[in-house]
Amino acid sequence: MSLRELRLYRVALPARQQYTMSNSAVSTPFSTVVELIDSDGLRGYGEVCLASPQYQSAHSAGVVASFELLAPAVLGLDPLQHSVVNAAMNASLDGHPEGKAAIDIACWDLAGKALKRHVVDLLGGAATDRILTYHVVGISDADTAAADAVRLQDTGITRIQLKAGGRPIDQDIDAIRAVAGVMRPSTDLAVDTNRGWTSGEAIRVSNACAGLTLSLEQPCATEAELAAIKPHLRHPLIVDENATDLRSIARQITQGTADGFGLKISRLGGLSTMQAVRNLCHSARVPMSSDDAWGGDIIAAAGVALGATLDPALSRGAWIAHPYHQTHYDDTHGPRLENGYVTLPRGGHGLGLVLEDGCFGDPVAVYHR
Ligand code: 0XW
Ligand code: MG
Repeated sequence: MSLRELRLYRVALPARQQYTMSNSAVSTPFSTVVELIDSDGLRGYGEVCLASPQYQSAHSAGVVASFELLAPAVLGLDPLQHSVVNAAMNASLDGHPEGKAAIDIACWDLAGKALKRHVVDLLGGAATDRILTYHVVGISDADTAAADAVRLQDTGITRIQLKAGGRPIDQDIDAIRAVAGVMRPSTDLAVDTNRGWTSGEAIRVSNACAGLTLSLEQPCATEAELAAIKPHLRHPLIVDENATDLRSIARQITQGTADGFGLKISRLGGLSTMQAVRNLCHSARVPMSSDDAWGGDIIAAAGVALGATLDPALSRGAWIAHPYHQTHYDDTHGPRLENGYVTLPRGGHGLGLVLEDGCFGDPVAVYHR
């Protein structure tokens, strides 16, 4: 089998509720869906969706443009040969992991359909079909954040990520203390500033919240800042935006900077690299999440598939965007929140989704072999 055609679709996934991070508010991200058609007529799907122009160093129009080089590089190749496909993409265009991720995911979906297996099995097999997830409490005043945290825990959520940063630091400290005060036993709180604090602010918050059980996710903007503040923190440090590739992840493990990772498939270039990172985190006993910044059922199914293969003791959860935009591509099998967990889609083979022809409208670009 070989790749014959690549089609691109653009899908709007507007936030249905206020979703604010330190550097941006998510309004209407546009998802890029990749459809790969092989010589046997099988169709594999991949997706990438940037949450906002500020969350990561990529622009959605640039993602679409990257396929001008990536599509010709992969058409004609065997989608089961993930290393060959990734090598061809890297030889055609340096960086740009987002478009590469969408193609890589589509190849894994195709491989599952060709082999009549689920992607989760090809990734090593599920430790569980009920995958832990976490839910975001956006930036808001202390009382509102605490009320959100209570409501979410009442629905079964056990992992909460509280957004912070981008405002006076005392307001962050008040919100952190209020949410920590309503967290229940066997729950977990991460405070994620998406690079929003200075080094001094991060140390100040950690000291002010010293007695509280929580972790600090990406408090500052750079790997150097995180390494510098790590010895002064009273809390575990989770690396997200600075986990840009296998080399940077290995470095932050060996240097002792990272006590865990918030990993995004699109930033790492796809499931092939995520599988390698999972193996590294397993061997180093470093917890990781398996998710992305935004997106629909396809990227959610990819994150949940990899998340299902994690050692449960090392899983920080698989986050999905569906609760925030309420849009499904597959109304029956699309991943959704159920009592604090996400169920692995097992509809069709591959990613486990059943996508109707034409469900994404007309393609915005088509590349032929
Ligand atoms: C919570 N997320 C997975 C979704 C947001 O877009 C950003 C990301 C994070 O952890 O920062
Ligand atoms: Mg994060």
